[in-house]
Amino acid sequence: MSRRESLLTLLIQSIELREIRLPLVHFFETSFGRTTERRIVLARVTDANGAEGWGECTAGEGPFYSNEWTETAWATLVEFLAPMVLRKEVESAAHVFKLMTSVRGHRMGKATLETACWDLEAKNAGVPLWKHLGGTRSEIACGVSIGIQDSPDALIEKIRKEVDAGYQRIKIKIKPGWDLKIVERVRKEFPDIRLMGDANSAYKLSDVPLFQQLDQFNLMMLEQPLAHDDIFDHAVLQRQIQTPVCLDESICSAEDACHAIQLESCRIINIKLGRVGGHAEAKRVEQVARDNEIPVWCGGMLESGIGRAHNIAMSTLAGFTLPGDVSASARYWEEDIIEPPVTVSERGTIRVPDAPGIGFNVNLPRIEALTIRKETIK
Ligand code: OSB
Ligand code: MG
Repeated sequence: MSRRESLLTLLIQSIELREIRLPLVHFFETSFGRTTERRIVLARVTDANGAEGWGECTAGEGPFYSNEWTETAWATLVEFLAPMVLRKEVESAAHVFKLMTSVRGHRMGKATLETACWDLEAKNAGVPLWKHLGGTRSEIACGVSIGIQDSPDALIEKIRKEVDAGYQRIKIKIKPGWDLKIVERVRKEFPDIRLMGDANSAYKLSDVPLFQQLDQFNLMMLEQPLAHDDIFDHAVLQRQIQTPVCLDESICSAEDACHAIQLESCRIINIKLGRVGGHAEAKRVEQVARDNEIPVWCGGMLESGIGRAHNIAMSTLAGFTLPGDVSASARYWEEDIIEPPVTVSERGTIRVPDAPGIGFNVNLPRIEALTIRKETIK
């Protein structure tokens, strides 16, 4: 195929999948458990001209945040998703998600390939991914997500470090037994910071009195307090508390966002590329939210540099008006798989790169060294 044709359509000739293992600098604990080492699936898609794009799967090491995890993502990608994308000519990367509609769910698996296609397409067009997506800002605002620690003192110390580094918002994980007292303590130490809590679905509607007590601590928002697949009970809760509810797990599509907004289940939405199935669906969620004046922000899934670069690009869309969970590579990794690593200014911002595609160089020798399995679908 000629160069000109390849710019008009998207046609993937080869898909390389890898699993890499990457130990975290510090364990990350949520209401569903502790992670010390990531098992990350990466995709490299190539077209007939040898142009390539990279995507990262955000599935975790077990089916806890989502029903997807590393092994199901791998198997579903190899057996079903990669063959659906391979050698299927589509108008553009925006149409790749639709190639996989016959597979139900598995949005993280789908996003792995879909985001890689966007990177490739932007590189072929010679433009940075953020511009290709329709982004409107060249700098993004950053917050951090701080996991459950071994002691309240350890948490305070971690928060102090991140506040001193300049991060614009602190999110702490909460769960029953690590909630009211912890938030009270944090507020005492840091009366003025932008603070929020993420429960990862650890509570029930019968906990409304607890959330009413949390109201006094002026949290920016309370993320996913109730069931991962609920939007009804969240609406009942939101009516009884002042703190804005932010949905994470419950929003897997633009339709979900539309329903949650109509039900008034939340006042803020966290968008994650993997959870919704890639850039095209993330753009749809952002559009629905923006049309309804619901602010959104970019969530994180302990991504390596490739997923992080995609998150940075997505965060430039107009509706991303709140600081996201997109922070510096060094908070997670001894050495990232991209160059340069993601760094954050002392004002808590990331400068969006202007090189074509994701805008960071993929460190192939490092990826090679970390790879524990590899499969090429041709
Ligand atoms: O709920 O936002 C979440 C990490 C893994 C799974 C779920 C979540 C998170 C985070 C970490 O909060 C965000 C990050 O720093 O990448
Ligand atoms: Mg969350």
